[in-house]
Amino acid sequence: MEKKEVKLIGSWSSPFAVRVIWALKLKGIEFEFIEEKDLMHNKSSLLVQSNPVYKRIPVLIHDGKPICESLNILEYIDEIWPHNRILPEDPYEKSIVRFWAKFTDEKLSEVLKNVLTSVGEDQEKKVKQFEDALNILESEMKEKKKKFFGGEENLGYLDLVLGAILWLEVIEEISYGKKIFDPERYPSFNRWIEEFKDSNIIKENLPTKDQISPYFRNIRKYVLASKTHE
Ligand SMILES: N[C@@H](CCC(=O)N[C@@H](CS)C(=O)NCC(=O)O)C(=O)O
Repeated sequence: MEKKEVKLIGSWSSPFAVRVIWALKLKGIEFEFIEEKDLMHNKSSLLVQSNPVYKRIPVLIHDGKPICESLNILEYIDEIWPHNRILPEDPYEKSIVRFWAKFTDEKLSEVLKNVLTSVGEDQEKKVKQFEDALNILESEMKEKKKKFFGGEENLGYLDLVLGAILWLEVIEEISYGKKIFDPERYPSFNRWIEEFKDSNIIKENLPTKDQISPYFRNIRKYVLASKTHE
């Protein structure tokens, strides 16, 4: 296939953007990373033009054409560069990982944002919702036959999506002040986290706390301030 230009608008603070970086790295695709510097107050015109509906990162730009929404981008990447497959080829297996990826984003990644931007009783409710999702995912982790959802050695689509859990530590620290994820309560999930963090592509492309914290601190400050003015 003729080589086409690949660009990614993203930020190291975003689990949705970093999962796309991981997928491109797993496939060995060269790309230009365009850091979105001020998502809160000053979105770039490239982002707004490329994702006019949601104006959110990540956006993959392939040969000038924008592709939005991280799960959609992961599927696109797997179709365009079919080596080192991240999605199963079997339609049933594929539907199962898509199901769990949607569950993860709706019940884990989005709820994590709600924990970040709430306080008191309201926050406790969000934490409880998050724990409910963790319990369900713990059962899935227990049932999994291989080390990763992609296979014994390979990371797959669902592994990359579940990687959002790595952002929890910063969120616990910034907004909750205590641990939500107790490794003893979720032993299978915890084993997966350790192995996932230890796999080469993830280890080499993991944002530091300093890359994540300022953005999340800002979101918390901004959302809490706007709630007190409601
Ligand atoms: N469902 C989206 C979520 C992306 C998302 O929430 N991106 C955040 C950064 S973590 C963003 O761009 N926020 C800016 C905004 O919502 O205005 C995806 O999977 O791509």
